[in-house]
Amino acid sequence: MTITITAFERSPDGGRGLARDTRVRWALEEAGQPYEVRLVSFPALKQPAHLAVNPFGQIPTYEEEGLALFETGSIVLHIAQCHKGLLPDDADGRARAITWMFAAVNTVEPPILELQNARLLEGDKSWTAERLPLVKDRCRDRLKQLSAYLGDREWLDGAFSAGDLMMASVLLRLRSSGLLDEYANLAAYVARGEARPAYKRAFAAQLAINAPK
Ligand code: GTB
Repeated sequence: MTITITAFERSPDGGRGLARDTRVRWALEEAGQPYEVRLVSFPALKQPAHLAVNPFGQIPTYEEEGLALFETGSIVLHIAQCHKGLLPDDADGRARAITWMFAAVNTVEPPILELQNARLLEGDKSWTAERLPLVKDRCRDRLKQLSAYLGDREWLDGAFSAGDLMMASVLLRLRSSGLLDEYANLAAYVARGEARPAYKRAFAAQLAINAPK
């Protein structure tokens, strides 16, 4: 059984691990599953061959035998359900870990995306300077709540899980804004995620594609 994922042929971040294939690679590394990568150009994302796998024309996708998936939350959950290492064995613990996965993509990631769009896509608009503080405060609202919950816990709910993988992946995109460092326990939490050998392998693999040749 060969697992094939897609990633940018050339990631706009130059391989700093910000594109979403990194979280899928991380999950596969945590699960000890080898995988192949099909690199896709931006124009090819919108061509029928790729749209057949992801109707929204985005990376990453996941293919394995007859199964084709898109959406990182779904892909990571699938990996976690099929292999050991990313979800607790008990049903309640699994449900809580999955809850944290949803919280990451549904509750914490949206204001972070809004900030990213405001900075990268709307940075040249006349109203951005006025809007940016509002968008940053929306991020802070979520970070404050998450920071209060996390307290001095190592991970969100007991041992490291797919919930932490998704949450750390979402949070690390905030680093360049400086907001993550306003919450010392969240910055340390993300650093713990990045220190995991599986994350390091995932990061190195995507960097190798994007490093200047
Ligand atoms: N909800 C989907 C998921 O979780 O899988 C979102 C997938 C998604 O946004 N994919 C982006 C994509 O394919 C790449 S990750 N975009 C191309 C398009 O829509 O045409 C987003 C991303 C891209 C680049 C950087 N960067 O360079 O810093 C960071 C994040």
